[in-house]
Amino acid sequence: MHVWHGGHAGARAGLARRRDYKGDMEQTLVILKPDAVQRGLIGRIIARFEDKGLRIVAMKMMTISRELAGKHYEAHQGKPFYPALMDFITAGPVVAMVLAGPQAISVTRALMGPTRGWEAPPGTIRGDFGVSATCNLVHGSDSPESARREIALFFGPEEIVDWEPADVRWLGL
Ligand code: RTP
Ligand code: MG
Repeated sequence: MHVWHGGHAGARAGLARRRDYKGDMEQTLVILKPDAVQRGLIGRIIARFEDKGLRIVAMKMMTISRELAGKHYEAHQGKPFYPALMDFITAGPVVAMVLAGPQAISVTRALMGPTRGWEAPPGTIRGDFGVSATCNLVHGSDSPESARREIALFFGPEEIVDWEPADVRWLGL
């Protein structure tokens, strides 16, 4: 039986770094919404993204102004839920972050689950932590174009940190 161990031979042994995905790393904007902060769920939600292997490359706590909220959710202007959405997203502090990884946009959306908590399946963030359509805990960009636009709304280029996790080989990165 081959036993994995350290020592003089073990130091260089092991898995070679070999990417198994096509295309570039994606970046996506994630917001832990005011309900997630107020309910003390910041750590548990971030843990889901970290556990999956997504990399946090920017993060800050902030309160979203009505002006920024309007830009961020401009596609929803005029919809029936828009006024409630504006009140909700500006009602208290949020945690904004940029996550990076292969297919990070769709991976993040899958971890979040569908918009309405009562429809979101168990195992997703929205499925496990809420039953509301408005207070649904987390935002994630829905396309590469949205991600680029939204990241630029929340972060300057100097706030995005280029770093590499120590276990890249074991993440297939
Ligand atoms: P998000 O943009 O926040 O990641 O959410 P999403 O893509 O899943 O949903 P979207 O259709 O973009 O809606 C944006 C946010 O508006 C609130 N909403 N309320 N009461 C309602 O029927 C309703 N529908 C949407 C939610 O906070 C939703 O995340
Ligand atoms: Mg959306």
